[in-house]
Amino acid sequence: MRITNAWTVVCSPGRNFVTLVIETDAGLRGVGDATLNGRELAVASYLDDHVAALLIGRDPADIEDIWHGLYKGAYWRRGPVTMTAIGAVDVALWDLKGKALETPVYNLLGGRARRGVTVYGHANGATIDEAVEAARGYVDMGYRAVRIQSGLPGLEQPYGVGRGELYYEPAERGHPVEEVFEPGPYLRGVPRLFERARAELGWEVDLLHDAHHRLTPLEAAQLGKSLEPYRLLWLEDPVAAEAQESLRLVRNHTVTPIAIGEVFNTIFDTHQLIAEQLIDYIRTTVAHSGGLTHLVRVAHFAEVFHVRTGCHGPTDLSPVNLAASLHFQTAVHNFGLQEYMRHPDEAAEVFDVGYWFDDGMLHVSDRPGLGVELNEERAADFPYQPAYLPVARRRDGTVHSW
Ligand code: CS2
Ligand code: MG
Repeated sequence: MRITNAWTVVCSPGRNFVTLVIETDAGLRGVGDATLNGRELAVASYLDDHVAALLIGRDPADIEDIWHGLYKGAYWRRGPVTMTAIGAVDVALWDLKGKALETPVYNLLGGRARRGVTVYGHANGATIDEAVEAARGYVDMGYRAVRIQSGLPGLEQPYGVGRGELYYEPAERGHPVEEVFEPGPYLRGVPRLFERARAELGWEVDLLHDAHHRLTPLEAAQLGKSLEPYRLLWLEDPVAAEAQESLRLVRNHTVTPIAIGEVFNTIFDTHQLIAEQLIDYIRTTVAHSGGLTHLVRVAHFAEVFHVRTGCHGPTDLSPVNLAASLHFQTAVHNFGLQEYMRHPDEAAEVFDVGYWFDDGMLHVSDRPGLGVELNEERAADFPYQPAYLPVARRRDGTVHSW
């Protein structure tokens, strides 16, 4: 089999998605998610203008060789645009291989290691009351794990409270929205949120929280410590992702489990955190870190150090990425937990998915390949809409990590 064509489809069914399609002379098509929120067209151009020509004529079965050809052959390494483009090619090739061999992708990754993939939902609210109420809604739907984010006294625009029910959409069309962040009200408020959540929801449900890279190491240590009584499953991104050694300080002061990785692109971004056992969950995204080929390496490396997987899976990645994550999480031994935000309704008109939710888990379909089909004609009805993620500032106007 040979690759005859490769192109991206950029569409906006409720939000922007970039999908790579790879076509072969056998008439098979594979798809990969190339969405990078707020920078979508950079990846589309990387693929259409630089990568597509390199794929034509190649045997799509040679996934490992094509991966290294794109990674090492570009000379310029790593970074979100490059690694998202490589990830899209990689996932599309796994999809094609599954279709060619008439088997689901998880079978190619080692086979089924579990019944289903336990997921966490996103409970948000403008106030603690609203957020805990939303969390109860998830428990009633059968979720066993819920992430909770809320507005807090003195902090009206927290990260994680945005548009959407059963999902959280931060990107806005037009100019970036500005939000205010102050560590004082945040550090005082979050323990109150989880005190309330435990009082209302009990101890059976796993609870999570995302600090979204906003704290200094000492603030992160304080937060982890003050959340210990509420036994979180994980505290996510407590400090800026670049500051890896600062996790030692956090780790020395708290036993609240830590999850990091959604802005990482390669195993080289993760290996210090994993090898020093500074984290408990590695949250690298399939789409943003070189696809399944590379993520399997990360997972195997992590297994040696008792670190489990927790793939990033927000609505700003398409159902193609979610399906790829589910195949990965179904097959990998050291699975931890999978993020699950539901997509806007319009997305279902463009992406026909085989996976389904039941009993707190997502289940991969047994369709060959990834089990997701892109309807290109319908995609054309939802043209791309430029949108940006928000920007955070301190009260005095200083730009802060969003
Ligand atoms: C988040 C994301 O899902 C998460 O844990 O941190 O919502 C993140 O903010 C977005 O993916 C940014 O596009
Ligand atoms: Mg996050």
